[in-house]
Amino acid sequence: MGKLPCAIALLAGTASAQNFRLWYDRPARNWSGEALPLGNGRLGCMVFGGVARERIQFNEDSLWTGDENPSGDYKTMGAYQNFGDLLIELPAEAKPAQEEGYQRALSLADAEHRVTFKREGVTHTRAAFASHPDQVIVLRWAADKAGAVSASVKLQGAHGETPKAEGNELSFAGSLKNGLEHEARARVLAKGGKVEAKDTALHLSGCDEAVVLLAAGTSYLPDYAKKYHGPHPGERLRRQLDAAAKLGYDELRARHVADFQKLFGRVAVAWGETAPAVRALPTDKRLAAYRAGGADPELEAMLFQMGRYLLISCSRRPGLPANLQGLWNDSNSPPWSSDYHANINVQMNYWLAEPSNLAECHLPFFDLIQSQLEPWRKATQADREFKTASGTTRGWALRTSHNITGGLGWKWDKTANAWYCQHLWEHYAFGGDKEFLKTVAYPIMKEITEFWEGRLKALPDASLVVPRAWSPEHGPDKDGVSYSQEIVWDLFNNYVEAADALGADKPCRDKVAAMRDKLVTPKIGKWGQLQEWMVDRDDPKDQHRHTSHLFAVYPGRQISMAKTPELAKAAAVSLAARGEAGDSRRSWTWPWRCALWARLGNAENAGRMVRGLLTYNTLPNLFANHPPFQMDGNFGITAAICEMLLQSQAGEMVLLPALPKAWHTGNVRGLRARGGFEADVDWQDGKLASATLRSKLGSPCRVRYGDKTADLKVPAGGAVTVNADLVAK
Ligand code: FUC
Repeated sequence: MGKLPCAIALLAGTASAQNFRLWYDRPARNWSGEALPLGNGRLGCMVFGGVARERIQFNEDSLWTGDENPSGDYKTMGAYQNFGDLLIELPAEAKPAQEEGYQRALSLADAEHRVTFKREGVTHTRAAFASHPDQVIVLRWAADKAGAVSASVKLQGAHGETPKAEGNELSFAGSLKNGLEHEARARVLAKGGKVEAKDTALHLSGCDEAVVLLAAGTSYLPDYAKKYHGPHPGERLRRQLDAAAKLGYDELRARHVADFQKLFGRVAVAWGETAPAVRALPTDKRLAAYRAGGADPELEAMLFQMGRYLLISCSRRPGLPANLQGLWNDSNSPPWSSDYHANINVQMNYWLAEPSNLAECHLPFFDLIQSQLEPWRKATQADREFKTASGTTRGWALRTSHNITGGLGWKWDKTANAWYCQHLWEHYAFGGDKEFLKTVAYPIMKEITEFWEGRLKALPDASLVVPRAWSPEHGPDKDGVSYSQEIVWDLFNNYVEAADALGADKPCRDKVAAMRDKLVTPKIGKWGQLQEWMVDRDDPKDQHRHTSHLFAVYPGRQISMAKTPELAKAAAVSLAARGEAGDSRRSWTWPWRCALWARLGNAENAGRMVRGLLTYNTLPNLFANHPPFQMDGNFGITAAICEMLLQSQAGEMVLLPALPKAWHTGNVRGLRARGGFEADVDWQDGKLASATLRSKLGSPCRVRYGDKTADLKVPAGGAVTVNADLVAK
């Protein structure tokens, strides 16, 4: 009870009151676990925070090797590339001095990295951010004494490019074997002192302050007709630097912070207070204390917000979607090519976009899908595997991996096309954008519905089955893999709802509805489990990390406690058998299991998954660690926590469906629910205190809390606040 006023004070009703900060008392010693990420959706960097030598490793999301890759061989698909480093080095004679009061911090709400230290009596501050409105990375080095900023600044490419220094600019340019051209250009704006270009560096001496603007880009164009090649980026970068220089640091920063907060500030969460002594620890030590079993609800809330921070930083227009590493990559042959993995990973990257109120961050994923349709169709047509009985092939399929230039790699993951369609549908289901549904989502959903229509096989009892399907766990299976049946059911079900929403294609809609109803349904096996195959031969000892056959529970909606309680019970048996995190305890396994337990109403197990991810698979910079570092775990846990607090997949908003005991008192602001709703929920001692529901569309508003339900009237643009009995206040 005593805790409530503090929890409320912490939130003060506004998200901006929750200024989560990751901070450390020493520079980063390695890239993936300690450096800190900044990004504007397209251009990003990892900041080390060194004093004598600051390294800012940067990326631009379209720097990829590889091409259309007709062979489908993963080895030739290409990989996402490192772009280069911006290096700031103190003059050699300055190096031995010791600094005091060192701190580096990443503010999640401002998306700003800040290094402060004192050296020879002078306090230095280096602040950095990646601006979305102005498309440059900005670094400002200031000191509290005039003339105290002296250093050399260098720009270094990751592909052997020749660096240049001229006037107050540094640059390098090059091209990759696939013809992609790239360039990076930095401009230094100094106050006082002087800036000299010598060899490949800019030398700053006796400056009062220096601002470095960094622009980088490639000739990539998301257009197959132009072979994905557009103009050389050089001119664009110059324009970006000119415009940014004209604005000046203060204006750039104000524009950046306003832009970032517009997205980040929509959601706030709190489910308890951390002891002040723990809160005061640097983030790495705080994580270590948590790992040792300590309580730190604010660290858990920070992990939740980290997922949102990262998605805003790596997935915004104009730009490509989040890949396996978001957009942060320091290697030219990164793990799994830092690619788009279609058997769970890219989907998990986007599970949070709609519920955690970042719908516009979902759009780059759809843009990429649209820009790849033609080569994906071509690759699908070219494979005999996809010929139907009539000899034709409709639609497209995906292999497990893909790049950004039409290239696919690894085995066909046949139902991944339908899983991608789920994202198109969810964007509409949450936000109600009919134009998007009509022009973007529906045509693609229809095409993939036709693809599956041509491939289903009728069984002797007239039911339909997705044949020779393939599961991430165990590969191909002639009898039918439950995962594939469930994904195609989801596609057909979403297609029917999409056609209804648009009032379109009635005959086709009815045909698909009939197919959906004839699809083989999930089955319960001999040990009470939800069968992984159509034939009952699941191994109860199989603790595979994937939980593919539970797709129907989450992210699908074919199985639920309310509508199919027996199947839901069987799903819980399967999930428990798969083990806490699966055989290999990979970072992304915790979030999927967390969301599944939340949908199955098991709050304590869901809470354990949050704890598991932070304990076993989180690096000091809060990056999820597969290992190696892989970003789906970060995105996934945010989505899964949304499922613990608010669900809406079954035509009603369920408040606090899986609240663990440890989160006894708290509140959440701004989570989204399907049907165009936003919810603020307060709870105390494990019980709902009040909920405010805002409606964007005025759609029917059915709310559930435990066994109670209420049908509320909320007009478009209106809001209603209810108490624990769901009675309007
Ligand atoms: C899937 C997972 C692996 C890994 C890889 C990138 O295939 O099974 O664990 O995350 O993608």
